[in-house]
Amino acid sequence: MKYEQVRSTDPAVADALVGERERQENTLAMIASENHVSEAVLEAQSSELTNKYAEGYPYERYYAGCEYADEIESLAIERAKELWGAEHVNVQPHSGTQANMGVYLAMLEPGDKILSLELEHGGHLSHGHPANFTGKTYKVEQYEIDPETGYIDYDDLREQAEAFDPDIIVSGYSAYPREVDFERVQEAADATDAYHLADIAHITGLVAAGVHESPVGIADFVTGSTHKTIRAGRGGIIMCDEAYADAIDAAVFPGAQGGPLMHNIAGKAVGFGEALSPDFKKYAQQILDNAVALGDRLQEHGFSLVSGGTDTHLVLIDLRDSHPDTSGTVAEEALEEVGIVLNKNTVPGETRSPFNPSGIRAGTPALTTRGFDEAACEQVADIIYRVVDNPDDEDIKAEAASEVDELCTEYPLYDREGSLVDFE
Ligand code: DSN
Repeated sequence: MKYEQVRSTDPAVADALVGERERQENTLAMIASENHVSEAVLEAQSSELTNKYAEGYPYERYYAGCEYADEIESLAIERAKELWGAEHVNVQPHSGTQANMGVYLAMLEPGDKILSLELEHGGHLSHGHPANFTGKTYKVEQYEIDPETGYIDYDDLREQAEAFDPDIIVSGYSAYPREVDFERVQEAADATDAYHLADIAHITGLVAAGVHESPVGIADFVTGSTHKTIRAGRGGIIMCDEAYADAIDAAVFPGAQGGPLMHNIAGKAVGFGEALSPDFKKYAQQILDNAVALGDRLQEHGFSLVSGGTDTHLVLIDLRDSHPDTSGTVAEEALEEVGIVLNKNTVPGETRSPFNPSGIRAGTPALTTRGFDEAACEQVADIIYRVVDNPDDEDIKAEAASEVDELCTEYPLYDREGSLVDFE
């Protein structure tokens, strides 16, 4: 039985850990940034490396006893280089935001200018939001999604860049369902002599598998998180050319962080190793096929999708056309009641507020890990439709909840012994 040690000393925490395990098993994780890592990644991440301080980088540490930390961090770096084809990789950022911080610290001075996508339009807090350190430290201007098409207008982006003259342009998003044209963003960066940071947090796995264009070799810096579509240990990563290696490494440590989270780096190494297998390409393609099937079926039910569909792992539903009186919050809560866990989300041209926005975002990485195919995702779309269409109807929600239960049983997370099922 899992968590027996914790239970013997701390039943309250053990109860919550078991509760979380059961919650993940018995609900459908459709938050686009979430996934289920393998048993091997979980084991590595909970290893004794949590005890180890290893300030510095492999074979150049400030503490003794780092021989295994060196080996593991080197494996994570080498595997990442092979997965994404980068010249230099830093696997120490504690998160995607810390990875972005590393790039800004390395290349910008306070007061320098960032051009990035508006959060409400699918950007990220760490791209310059006023409540984030980026918004407080740098001068930020933001571009928007074309409200008519739902796509980035790269001509507008370039015009805006020429007028603003940024020091860095950020591409890569957290709620943009379409393939990013990194070359076009790079053209804007070249035209204004700005750096280009491509934050591929959401699509690291899709890029590694070659089912989404890669910014490596185009953008100056590529950052990401390592626990989303790539399904490795939790944290962040920075990739760049060798020319920037020293500046980036110094910005991460000692610039922004102290000791690296070596247990998470072990989880990164194991997850990257898994992603190098040919099966991972099939998994990544299935994520996309599932998202398209989910989106198509939602549209058949009358939902409006931002941009009219998806090329990635997520769909962004704008409820205003089909359900003008139902906010994203109401939809999120009704869906959670039946076991579908996704998030309310702002949509381009938002007319409500970030706390009670007009959209919901749904992703397929975690469902695909459980083995969902297109037909199962269409069934999920049918359930979403019935619940969002009738958020207060207890009979419909009860029926939906039992359908979700059946799906969870048909696509289990754990085998009879309680181990996670093998992922392809
Ligand atoms: N919170 C993540 C997301 O859901 O997109 C990004 O950091």
